[in-house]
Amino acid sequence: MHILVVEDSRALAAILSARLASFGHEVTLAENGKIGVEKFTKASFDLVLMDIEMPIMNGFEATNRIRAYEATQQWAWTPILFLTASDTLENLVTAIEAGGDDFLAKSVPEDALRAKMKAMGRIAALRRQLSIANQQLDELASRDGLTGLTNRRAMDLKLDMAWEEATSQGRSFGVLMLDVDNFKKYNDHYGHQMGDDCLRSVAAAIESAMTAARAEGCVGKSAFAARYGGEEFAIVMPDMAAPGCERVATLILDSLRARTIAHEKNANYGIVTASIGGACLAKAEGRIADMFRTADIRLYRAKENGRNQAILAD
Ligand code: GH3
Ligand code: MG
Ligand code: MG
Ligand code: MG
Repeated sequence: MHILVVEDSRALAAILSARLASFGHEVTLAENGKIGVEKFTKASFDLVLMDIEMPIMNGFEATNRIRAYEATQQWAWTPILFLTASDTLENLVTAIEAGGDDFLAKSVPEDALRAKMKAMGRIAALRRQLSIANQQLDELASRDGLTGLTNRRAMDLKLDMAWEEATSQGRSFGVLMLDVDNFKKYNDHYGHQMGDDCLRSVAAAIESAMTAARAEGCVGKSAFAARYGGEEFAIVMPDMAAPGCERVATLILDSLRARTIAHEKNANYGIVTASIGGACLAKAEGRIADMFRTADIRLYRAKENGRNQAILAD
């Protein structure tokens, strides 16, 4: 474990850290509560051993601050054991009330310390597993099951944040709405299963176009593609002026055409194509819903105009 020992007595800190190191733990020392909190927020610890009486900031105050800091993080709860002069019931109650998890008498025999650290080590290992599992769950919950793109729910969340940032700083913003052409006919002709494969392929075409656009430097890191619903996709591009939007739309349509997925019922083309409607603002303002409405109207015009094209302006 990586253990933070917050203790003002140099002698005790030295003994404790030598013992903990001999059990195989990595120890970081802090000589008062203030330094303890600072070190806590700068690295990742599995356990904190916290003295109570210390100059500048005592252990209770430091614990309060650590808990307040953890409240701003996801799934953060690092066990804190108070170092007390004696192991009395009163000390236990005080320790727990102060946001600690247990206490450890400074005079704890070596074997008892080793055993306690072993138990704490198990908790730390479980916490690490839990944290990884939670990250994986978060990741899964934000992906569309069919295409692997950002799903609608996650898109709405990311979009709100990106729009808030763009409007508050008056930055540029672009959105594209993409809709697969004559997809109902594709399903009717080739079957739903192949329809699903086709949607995966469309998503992959969008992704590879986005990768190419990033390599060209015309979209930023925060741009993302999402499955908007059914056979419709949205591409959200913060910090994106009109020429960049045009370029991304062209790359996407080219990337999809290059796949030459047979679609006999897609009149005039014979392969799977898509139409795009887009909206770009040099200075983001108003409501994001209006941008999507504009993009949607242009998408409809692209369809009317013969499909397999992008319209990004009136
Ligand atoms: P347009 O060119 O005007 O967009 O015509 P369209 O046929 O693509 O549009 P329409 O909205 O009539 O049909 C969309 C079809 O997409 C209907 C629906 O069955 C199909 N679809 C939606 N989601 C899925 C999916 O997840 N898998 C499959 N296979 N089909 C889907
Ligand atoms: Mg002290
Ligand atoms: Mg549609
Ligand atoms: Mg369609």
